[in-house]
Amino acid sequence: MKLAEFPRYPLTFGPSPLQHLRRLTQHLGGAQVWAKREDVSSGLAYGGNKIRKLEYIVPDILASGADTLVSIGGYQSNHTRQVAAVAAHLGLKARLVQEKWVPWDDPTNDQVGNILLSRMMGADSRLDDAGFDIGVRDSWRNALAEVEASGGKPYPIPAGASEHPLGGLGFANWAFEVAEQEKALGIRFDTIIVCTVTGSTHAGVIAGFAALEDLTGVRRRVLGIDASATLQKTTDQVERIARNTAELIELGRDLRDDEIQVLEGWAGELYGLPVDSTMDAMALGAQLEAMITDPVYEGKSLAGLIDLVRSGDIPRDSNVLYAHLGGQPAINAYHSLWP
Ligand code: 5PA
Repeated sequence: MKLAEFPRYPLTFGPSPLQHLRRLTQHLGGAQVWAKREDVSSGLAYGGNKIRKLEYIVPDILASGADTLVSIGGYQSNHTRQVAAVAAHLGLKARLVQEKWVPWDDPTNDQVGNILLSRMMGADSRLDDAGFDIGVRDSWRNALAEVEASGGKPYPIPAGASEHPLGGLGFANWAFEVAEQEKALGIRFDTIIVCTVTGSTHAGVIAGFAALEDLTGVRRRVLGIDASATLQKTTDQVERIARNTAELIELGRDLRDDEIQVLEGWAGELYGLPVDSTMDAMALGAQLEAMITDPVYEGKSLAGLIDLVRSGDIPRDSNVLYAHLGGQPAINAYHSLWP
């Protein structure tokens, strides 16, 4: 099926806004820097990248007759908060497994921010001691079995909605949305920067721009910035999901190696913990643009963008597009970073 033929259940206000980051551009003294803002594109509990993925999954949820969405993430998972939001919006229940993905011992870590919002929206959010892993977990399988045992009908949504067969479609469509916005603005983005962890955001963007390249002949650099600190796992997952998504939308060719690039260097040692470059990037975004990013994901990909622009790896005559994928509610759990 072509991408436009897949059913999509609208959960956003429309195309996410594009913003020219003028002061950041001037400060860096290189390429023109723009952002596409998934963090302000939905009214569902502050939005974020999972909302766009879920637009393509909701038709399947509704067709399945399920009454409970079952998903998994860290204590401060943005993904599980967005699953809780979509459940509330659809009048369904949500059962969330929140694992201790980050060794961050702030006493509010399992109480404020994302987890607070999920609980407010009525989700059954339960903590689990397991550490970070983007793969399929027993705790999630157990939660599915529990819902069934208690007479419910669960609908499984894996971590980040990434391993879901339709998980890459939302961001494949993002690429087409960018192309429409470019026409309206009379600009072309030659470089795209996107944070990557469970992989389907980046993978979808890859598949979408590959399809556009075949239609228009325009080649772009799509750069995933790893924030998992488990580079090989994330790279494998991005590759697999990009190829699956490409096949699903009938790309009709294999992806080239240069289309799948996951860059390391900004994740630090551990998922979820900021390093100096993250802190500097968050400060620059906030102080030059009032663009708020978080220490887990977007601060890391912004750090990647900043270094690549400063070093000239992204040349001065480029227009670079930063995918802002949301994530701000987590900053409450990181308040001690700004004493
Ligand atoms: C997340 C993911 P992918 O998981 O699709 O690679 O997206 C990375 C990403 N930015 C980027 C933000 C703000 C994100 O929330 N978050 C996960 C979560 O549980 O919240 C799936 C890990």
